[in-house]
Amino acid sequence: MGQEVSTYVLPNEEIEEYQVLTFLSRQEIISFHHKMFMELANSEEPHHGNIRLSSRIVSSLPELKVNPFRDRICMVFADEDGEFSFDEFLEMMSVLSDNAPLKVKIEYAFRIYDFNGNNYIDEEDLWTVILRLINQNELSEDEITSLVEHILEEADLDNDNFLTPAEFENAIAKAPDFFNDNQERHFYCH
Ligand SMILES: [Ca+2]
Ligand SMILES: [Ca+2]
Repeated sequence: MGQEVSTYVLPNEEIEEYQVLTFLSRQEIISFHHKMFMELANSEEPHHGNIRLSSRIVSSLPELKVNPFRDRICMVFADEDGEFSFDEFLEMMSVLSDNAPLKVKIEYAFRIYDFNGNNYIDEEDLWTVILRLINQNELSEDEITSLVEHILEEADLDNDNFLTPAEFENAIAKAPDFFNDNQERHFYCH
């Protein structure tokens, strides 16, 4: 038995604030609040203020469930304890939405792909990203090595083997097959 949608409280001034802070419409904000965050929380509290969702619960959403980067997405958007307040949850939904500008999506993709956390996309990160995007045995080790080399050749403008955010942004424009097709499919939930 589902709770009545009307039992959840999202005051108008908060909705208006979220409209300023996110790329989401009024309807999307209300819907993400009532039908996702509050439903998942399954709490007696009508207001989201004290509610936190675990990364485990958030990654069970259909929007994230099949995404090979869902753990990284949660890591980037959740607080340091791996939990989501409604603000953090909504920020994630906003960046994942079609309305978020590409530049913003790329900024977050950079953080999601920076597995080793050194603020660069490097060879190690590219290997990890590729291994998550392909099916097992789809590419041989040699093929992955040459794909990584190819991406760096195209994108690493100062040849230091590390992609800065600017070089990474450039790479997405230059290598649409890898970054756009796969990324659209997996990261942006299409
Ligand atoms: Ca890195
Ligand atoms: Ca570089």
